[in-house]
Amino acid sequence: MRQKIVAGNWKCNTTLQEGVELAKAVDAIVASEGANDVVVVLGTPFTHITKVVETVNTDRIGVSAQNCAAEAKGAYTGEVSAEMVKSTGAEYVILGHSERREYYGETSEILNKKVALTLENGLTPIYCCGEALDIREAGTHNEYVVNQLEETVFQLSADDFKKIVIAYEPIWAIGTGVTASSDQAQDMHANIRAAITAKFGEEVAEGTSILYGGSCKPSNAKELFANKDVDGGLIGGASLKAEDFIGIINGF
Ligand code: 3PY
Repeated sequence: MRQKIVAGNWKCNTTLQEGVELAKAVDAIVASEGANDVVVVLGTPFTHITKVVETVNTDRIGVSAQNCAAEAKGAYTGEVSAEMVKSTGAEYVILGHSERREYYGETSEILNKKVALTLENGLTPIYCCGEALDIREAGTHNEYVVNQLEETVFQLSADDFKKIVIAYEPIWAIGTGVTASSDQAQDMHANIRAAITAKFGEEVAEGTSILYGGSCKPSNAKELFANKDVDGGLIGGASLKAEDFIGIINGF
């Protein structure tokens, strides 16, 4: 049975104090209202992880980093390794977000190293894929996204692939206020699931959670999550307000 997951991606937002308050607010609402069988994850800046892990009840809320180093340890000033992330009590790492690919030059080769280190340290990668607007307009988005997976997470063994979560984030819907329509999201998620079936078989494909990301908000979450291949969301801006984030969780 695949999991329903709603993961916040706070990006480079919130001070430590603001982040702790936000985590506290989300935790309090989840404690009182429940989360409809949804696995709730908070993707915080590195500096906040330890405090957020201490703040929330980690039986009901998972904590995620938004990146990790491509090397295990050593002379890499400013880097944070997967092992360090693990030692904080975090359980997830968001990898391959389009902002990291675009602004920090993350290639498939770099991402393969990060995915491997994340898995070696017992963390769950939330692996992002997605196409830019010109690719969508050219009509080659399905092949493009499958190729992103083939160059990276499709290189894993089936046993390792089973441990990851996929997030489809069309770049044209990130931070633009434009959301993929429910049909566009379902079509791409079905395309990804078909590619997983072809590569690893139906059982693995049926067990893989595929999240939608890109301007997902309380007003469109229900329609997006109603699709049979959309298993939740990776939420940017709307994860920075507890009520909006909970509103999205309630989309299930
Ligand atoms: C967004 O919703 O804008 C995101 O980038 C989520 O990762």
